[in-house]
Amino acid sequence: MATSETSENKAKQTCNELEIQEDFTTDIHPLYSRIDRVSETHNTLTLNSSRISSQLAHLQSEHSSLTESRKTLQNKLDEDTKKITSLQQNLNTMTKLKNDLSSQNQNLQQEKRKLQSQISNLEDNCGRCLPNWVLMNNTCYYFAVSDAVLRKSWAAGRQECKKNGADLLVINTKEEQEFIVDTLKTLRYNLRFHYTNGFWMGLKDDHTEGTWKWLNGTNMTAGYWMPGEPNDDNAAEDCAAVYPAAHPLRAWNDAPCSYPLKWICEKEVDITPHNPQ
Ligand code: MAN
Ligand code: CA
Repeated sequence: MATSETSENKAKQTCNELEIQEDFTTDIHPLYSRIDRVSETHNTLTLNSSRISSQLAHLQSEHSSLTESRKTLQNKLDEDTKKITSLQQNLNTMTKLKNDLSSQNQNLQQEKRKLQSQISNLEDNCGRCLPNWVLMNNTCYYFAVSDAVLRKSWAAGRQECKKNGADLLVINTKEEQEFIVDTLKTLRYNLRFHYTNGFWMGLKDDHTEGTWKWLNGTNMTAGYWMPGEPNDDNAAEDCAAVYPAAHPLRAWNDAPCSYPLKWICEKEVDITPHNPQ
């Protein structure tokens, strides 16, 4: 029993010793462990710091290279903007030049047309008649054939002739009658007969019905009426018109003086052409 007690005590003692030992270790071990952890953390931080430093260096280098690129691009942009402005100015100048040339061209075209008409007038009648007038036996004639010329009453047509120092047509001979109708046809006024396609002449019977008088006061002797004319339709036709009729000697009709028709003017040549000897 005593042995067993002794060994029990020994065991207790060992146990206490162990406890003491254990107490010792529990005091020292955490310190080491913390030192380890701190060191480990320090390592990690050092590693991170060097990584961050290298990243920072990389980013700084990228940043400066991008700044450089930006500068270059900005310069390029400035240059291009300058070029665009200068090109825009050139374009404006060119556009203005083009418009000027085009308007000059129009003026020249108009001048050319005028000169051409003067040339053809000189070739046709040595300048003795106005442009677009036709010369025949020392007389200039105007045929209002153009579509741009509106039909007018006998009196208004006569006014147009007077504006050019002329008067309505007076036909004195058979040849003149043929010339007038042939010219009307040549001027492509060869329309089918309709009283609206007539041309006023200086011939009326408004003073005495049935007595036709020319503007120069002479009585009409030879008349070149269409068959059935003059008929004084509705007792209202006192003015005579000539038509581009198939038969040149059957080409007149009497119509109301107020009706709108075309007209023919006539004017003696008043300029003696200069004949160099
Ligand atoms: C017909 C005929 C002509 C007359 C015209 C205009 O064409 O009767 O004689 O002049 O109409 O009224
Ligand atoms: Ca008639």
